[in-house]
Amino acid sequence: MSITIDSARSIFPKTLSADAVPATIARFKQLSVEDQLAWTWFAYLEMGKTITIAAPGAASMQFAEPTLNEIRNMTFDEQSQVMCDLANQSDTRICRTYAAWSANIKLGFWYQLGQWMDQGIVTPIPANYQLSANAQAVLQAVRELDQGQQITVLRSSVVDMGYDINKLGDYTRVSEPIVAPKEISQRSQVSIEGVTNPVVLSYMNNMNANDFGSLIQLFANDGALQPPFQKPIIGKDAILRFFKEECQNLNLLPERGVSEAAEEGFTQIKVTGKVQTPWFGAAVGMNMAWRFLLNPEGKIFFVAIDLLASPKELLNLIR
Ligand code: 45D
Repeated sequence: MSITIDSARSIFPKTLSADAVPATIARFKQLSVEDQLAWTWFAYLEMGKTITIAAPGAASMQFAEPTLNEIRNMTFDEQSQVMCDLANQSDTRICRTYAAWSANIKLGFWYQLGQWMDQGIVTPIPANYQLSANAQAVLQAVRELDQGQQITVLRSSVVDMGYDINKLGDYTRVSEPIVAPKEISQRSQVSIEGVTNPVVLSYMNNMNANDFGSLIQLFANDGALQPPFQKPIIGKDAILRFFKEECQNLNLLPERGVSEAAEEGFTQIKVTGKVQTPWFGAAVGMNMAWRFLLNPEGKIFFVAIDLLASPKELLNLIR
């Protein structure tokens, strides 16, 4: 049997990913849009008690600014309508603009709206808003997740808003400006208990350095990368674009792993550890696994990144 991207997806099948995340998102999507907006507000307030979101830099906010100012100048009723349209994925001009933004621009946009809602500049969710029983149950479900899982649910509620990108036709993707790779002297030199493979170590160090040019060279031409709860992104061009759009200033903190020979001269390597996002810094360490499949030339044929079900999974290196 020959190795394909599809077969590669099931290497290290004993890895337990955080299924509660897609399950919670699915329940959230069943709520009415009013409930969805209020739910997000309450979830965000609760999260804010223990962790603070870092304000995005001006350079990444510039693309959302015209739309934000437009909303700022609307009446409260019009503002509510825009927020409902976004949650509804309606076909409006603002929903189309939003759809073309990268995930971080979407998050920055909502970060600003959240600040303005707090200050009463944008219509707030009434403090006495009564969540439906279902919405309350979903709020309880998210309370029971670990912080890394909570911020993943919150992120996906934002990313899935706006007009459907697949119906947009011709459009220009709008993403943050690219930061320069870190100076060599500033770079991490990770060490991973049980793994000395130089490609895996370079993957971590290049990602941490925002050196996506060197990072992409570690991949096979037909290689693939599978982000948590997503389908694989296939081919170097698509992966490089993903790195530039979604991977700036991540902090990968791999801890341990296992490496072994696979079929057809391939090598499979599983690594577990923490990942920090620039939105929360060291305050939230997400429990993650990387499942690599290297081809006989030592290039990355496949890597899956999983958000783990529990910290216990950090020690699960069973094949
Ligand atoms: O609707 O090795 C209000 C890859 C009200 C790459 C609001 C990776 C109403 C390869 C509250 C204002 C990327 C896969 C909304 C590794 C309303 C690789 C606002 C992994 C919406 C390791 C809400 C990276 C707001 C990972 C402002 C796993 C919500 C990165 C803000 C994970 C939520 C990053 C924020 C995560 C969430 C970031 C800022 C999970 C950020 C989450």
